[in-house]
Amino acid sequence: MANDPHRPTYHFLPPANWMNDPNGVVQWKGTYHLFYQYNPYSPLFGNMHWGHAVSSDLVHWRHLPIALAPTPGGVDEDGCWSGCIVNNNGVPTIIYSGNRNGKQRPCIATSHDDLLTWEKYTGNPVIPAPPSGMEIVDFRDHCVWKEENTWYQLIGSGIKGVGGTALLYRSTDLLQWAYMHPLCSGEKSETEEMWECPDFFPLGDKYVLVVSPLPYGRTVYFVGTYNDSHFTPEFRGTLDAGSHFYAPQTLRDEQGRRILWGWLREGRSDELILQAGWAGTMSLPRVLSLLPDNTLGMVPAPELSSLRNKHYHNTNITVTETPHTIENVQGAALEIVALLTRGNASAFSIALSGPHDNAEEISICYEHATGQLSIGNTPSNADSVIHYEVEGGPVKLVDNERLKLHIFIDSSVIEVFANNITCITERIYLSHSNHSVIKLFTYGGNAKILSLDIWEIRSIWT
Ligand code: DQQ
Repeated sequence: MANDPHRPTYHFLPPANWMNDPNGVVQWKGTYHLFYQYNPYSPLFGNMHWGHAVSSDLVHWRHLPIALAPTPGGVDEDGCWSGCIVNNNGVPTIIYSGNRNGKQRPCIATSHDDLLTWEKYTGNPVIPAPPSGMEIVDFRDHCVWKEENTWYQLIGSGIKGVGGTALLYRSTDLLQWAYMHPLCSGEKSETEEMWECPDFFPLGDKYVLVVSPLPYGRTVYFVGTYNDSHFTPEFRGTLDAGSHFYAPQTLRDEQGRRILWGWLREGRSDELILQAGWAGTMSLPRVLSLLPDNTLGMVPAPELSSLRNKHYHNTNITVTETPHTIENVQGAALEIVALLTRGNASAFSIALSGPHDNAEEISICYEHATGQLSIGNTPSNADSVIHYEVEGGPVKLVDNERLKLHIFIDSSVIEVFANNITCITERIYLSHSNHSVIKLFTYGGNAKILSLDIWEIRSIWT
């Protein structure tokens, strides 16, 4: 796998096989813990376990033994599905969805060795059935927090024919739960009929609810006020405008930062996945903030700059329709920061391509009129450019406001942060992975690059 041109080297992923949702993310006694949905037997979905890794810097990870495995004959015999971790008076406690016969129910496990091994509560499931009186689509995934002496739990769900919802429960001991009401519900036509992986947290002077609508939509977030166990959404946005980002989870770290990881699913066939022997990777850790207009600010964790290796720096480049080419950049793992003003161009593009004889390229294009950022790739036959049109958070420039594109390329992963607001994540599988040529060009006019920094990025595993 080390020679696989599509396998990332600085995005977290397990040693092999299938990974999906981040689970139980927490900083415990200074150490960051990342658990994740994991199939130890195959690069395809199934046999869900909780994989486990730790980090002291959010960047370099050490794999630990599997934390949760299905118990034959138990309520989770068909999979330990997604969940979260809370600190219950010093006892790390997992709340997860035990899957059996296609039904998921909330289960509890506790650790007495600082999250290394886990014992399941003998009384699982702690909630035997979804609330009555509603035709529930599904019932899984957990976000748990404490207010004074009461625990609250959100469970992902959906009301048939109506829309996705996040159901609120309360408890005094994490074992006995009482249903309260939906914390938030959506319209099927806008945010689908089932909400997976709810995450609810304070940010600035508001609260944020993040959900992942099923069938596989794009992760959405609501910003609003939360009082007396009632949430009033004031704004809804798309958390990542790409088509491969899903089921994020956040932690509040000991510095008080809200840090998010999302699952970057594959964009290729099962047979190619079986050949590769692995599937799924985590996004980079993103630090969230609440912007004045109630949208989410997202920036890559600053710790990532410790991976920067060889550096190329350029300033004051006038970009025209004739490509300005930067050559001799080496490798599949790059970070690019471009700061530009639009000039009179209608659009601006950065294209990364391999050795000259290969027409394949990845292009990131900003179109001024619509404020849309798009990621596309030109297959080697170059007869059609597949552009992922993005919908999330158009990046509007006011007059000549600067556009900052912060681009991370890591083999088949591309994450683009624009103006610290919009983020697009895509998976693109070129036949090569050595992006040695970078072309900058415009459509319909000139633009000015005030500064362009390119770094070759080290692996997180060496
Ligand atoms: N993945 C988990 C579920 C969750 C889904 C199973 C979201 O708990 O709803 O691996 O990707």
